[in-house]
Amino acid sequence: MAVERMVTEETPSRVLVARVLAEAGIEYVFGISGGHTGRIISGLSQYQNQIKMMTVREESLASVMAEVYGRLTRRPGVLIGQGPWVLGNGLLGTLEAHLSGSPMVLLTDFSDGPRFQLHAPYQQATGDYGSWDARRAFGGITKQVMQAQDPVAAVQATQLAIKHALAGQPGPVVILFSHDSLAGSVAPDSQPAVYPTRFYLPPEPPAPAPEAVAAAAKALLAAKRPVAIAGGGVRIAQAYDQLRALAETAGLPVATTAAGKGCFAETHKLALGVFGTFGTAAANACLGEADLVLVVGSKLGPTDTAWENGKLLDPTRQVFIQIDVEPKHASWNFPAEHVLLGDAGKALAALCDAVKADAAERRPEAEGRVAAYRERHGYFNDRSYFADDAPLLPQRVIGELMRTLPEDAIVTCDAGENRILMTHFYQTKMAGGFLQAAGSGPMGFGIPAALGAKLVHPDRPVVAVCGDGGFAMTMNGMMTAIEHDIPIVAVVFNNNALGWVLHGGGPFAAEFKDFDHAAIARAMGCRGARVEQPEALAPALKEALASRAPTVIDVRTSLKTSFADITSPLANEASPRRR
Ligand SMILES: Cc1ncc(C[n+]2csc(CCOP(=O)(O)OP(=O)(O)O)c2C)c(N)n1
Ligand SMILES: [Mg+2]
Repeated sequence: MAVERMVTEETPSRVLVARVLAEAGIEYVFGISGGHTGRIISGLSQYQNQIKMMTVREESLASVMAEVYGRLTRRPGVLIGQGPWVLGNGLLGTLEAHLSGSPMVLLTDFSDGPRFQLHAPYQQATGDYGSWDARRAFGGITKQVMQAQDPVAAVQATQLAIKHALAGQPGPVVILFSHDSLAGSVAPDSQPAVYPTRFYLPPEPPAPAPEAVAAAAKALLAAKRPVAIAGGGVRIAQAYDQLRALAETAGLPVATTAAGKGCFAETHKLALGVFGTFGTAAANACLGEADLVLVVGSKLGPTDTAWENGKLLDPTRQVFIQIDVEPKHASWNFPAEHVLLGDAGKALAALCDAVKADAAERRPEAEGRVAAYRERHGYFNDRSYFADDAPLLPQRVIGELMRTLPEDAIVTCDAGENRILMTHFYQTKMAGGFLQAAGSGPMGFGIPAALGAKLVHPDRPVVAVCGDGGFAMTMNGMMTAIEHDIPIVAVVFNNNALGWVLHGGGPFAAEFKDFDHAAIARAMGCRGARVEQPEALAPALKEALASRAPTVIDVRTSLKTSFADITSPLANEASPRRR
């Protein structure tokens, strides 16, 4: 049957933009109305049974909620708002999506004054004299900038932005709508015509070439000490099960990057935890002695790989197999002898099929290898998890989180020393339970990330772990939690300081006054508890989870542990800053 047209009666473009989102299966739009985007929001009001408009208190929160929605669902997270504020405030999530490959669509505007474009109306972003230039500004932080100058283009741009956000390496795509594009309508006989959105949704990424899979499987079976590295791409592809199946079948110890933490349960007998700069000693030792490295969905950035220290990763003595959806990412920082291009889930499943007949004894051997490294170097068994200092040692807070949170809990991280310590010390129990902004590391990420994750997984407990600095940046997210009934728990490492800065360069310009964040939360209508003694934390966490109400637990923490304490000597040795 021939393709039908999208429009059967003259329809306002603002309604059609909303219809495109509904046709693409998008469930949420995050943001704040402004400029011409109010018209799209009025269009969305007609689709309330399919799409929920999540109004937030500041665009940065919406951007992070959209980014996290994108990274967890394989559908673009949608951020809406006025050009200047989506650019500036919305940078938090947009930049993370750009650097980490999460699909996102930004619906924003030129804030133009039609017919007055050359006279520089207030806020205008067309790039004309006296205006600011949205195309150039967004160009540096997105995968693609689209502009819509008329109603037909408004519809087409929305369809194509969804497609471009998902095609190949996912990322953020921005649409700049002009006034006229949203103020008019599209007729059934429009020229160019518009067609239903299903034709613009990209097909699933392909499976890798069978010959490449066969050659990689042969190399894998020939290896004596292979190790897998899982990056954030495993999460974007939602390939947790396929990763576990291959690891168990082929006998692969699994280390992750910081972005990949949470893609493989660190309680699994084949898990090594995070490797590299802030990784576990067990992961670094095992990886350093590997004869083959299977890299899945990772760019292997130097900040992850202890600055490419050859004692950890070295293609002159290790065979690299690299799985990536983006050809530019394979053989980027390290040359790979085997490249499997395509969807991570399909590639892992194909490799699994190819090795399974000949892999009989490999799993017990690999588990034994992991156990030996854990025995020699320790593995999530530091005595500091039980330290009874008051204020609390950060490791004690992390220990209580590990002991108290249920297996299916999702933890989101903020920035700062607390994130680095969580990366190193927190042991994940189930794939899909840990999220951090490893691409850009913005303060203020934890709370909106938790809000986004809770919308995707309403049945799982979601806990944001923040520093006092990061919490203050997006604490208005707790107002959103109340307004939209999103029961997240925020745990604040309250050390009255920018701990990361203080341990890097001393206390000057790094100290804060003491605030009672629990009291601030109570004033917003949340539950709030202040914890000063270590034994009070577990009961406070349990009550928070049982209450199913937005809660802030403000924990007084010490500055006794520094990121330097857990930085791998391999990273210090190879760091360009030391040379
Ligand atoms: C938005 C933003 N501003 C500044 C930074 C630089 N920065 C990284 S960590 C950090 C300190 C964070 O302090 P806090 O949130 O209290 O966490 P702590 O290090 O004390 O655990 C700063 C200023 C950043 N990553 N993001
Ligand atoms: Mg702090």
